Amino acid sequence: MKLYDYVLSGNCYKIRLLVRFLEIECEIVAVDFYPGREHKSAAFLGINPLGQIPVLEDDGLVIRDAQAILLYLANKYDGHGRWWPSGDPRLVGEVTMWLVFADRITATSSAARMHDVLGYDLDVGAARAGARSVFRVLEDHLTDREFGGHEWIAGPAPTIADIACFPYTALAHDGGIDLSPWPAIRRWLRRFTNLPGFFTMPGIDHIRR
Ligand SMILES: N[C@@H](CCC(=O)N[C@@H](CS)C(=O)NCC(=O)O)C(=O)O
Repeated sequence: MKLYDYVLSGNCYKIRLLVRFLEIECEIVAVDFYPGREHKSAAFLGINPLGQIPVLEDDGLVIRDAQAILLYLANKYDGHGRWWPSGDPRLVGEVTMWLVFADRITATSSAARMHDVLGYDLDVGAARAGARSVFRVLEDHLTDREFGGHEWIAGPAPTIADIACFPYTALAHDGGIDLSPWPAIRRWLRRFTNLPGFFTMPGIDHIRR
């Protein structure tokens, strides 16, 4: 199994996290995302015509999109159904809803970070405003969950929904977004960093301090 990866990509980090949590083997293929723009090369477009990472190759299967890869890996390798509780229709619906939501965090918080860190030419004000409205929704949800005695996005234990929402929430400050108005989010981020097997990536060490 091979992951096309970039060390500063939060989307790739989601996959590396699940690989570690599931204790499976995966070869990491480094893509020169910046400054090389290898993800836009003819060779890479042959692997993912969308010109994006992450991409996973397993047994001749090629899958793009972090959330799709999380679902694939959890379905194939999570024998206990811990990270993807597939036997419970209600939880399946909830986890899937937050997997889709994770892409909104990418579209807003990650976009602001791409502007600030890699110099992408985009409307950073709109990206930050979008991120703040997305984090408001996450904050309200996590607050409600805490009132109900729950620590994670869906169900009694962390799932791939938590993995999918974690990186670009934790990296928000790299895009100039302050997380101090969102205490339930900050508590959830800290809980996530305490999961067995958790490891960090550049830009998120501040959460543990
Ligand atoms: N929906 C995709 C988004 C992937 C994505 O935005 N990847 C970034 C790197 S973290 C990328 O390749 N950006 C280049 C581009 O979109 O042109 C996913 O969740 O994997």
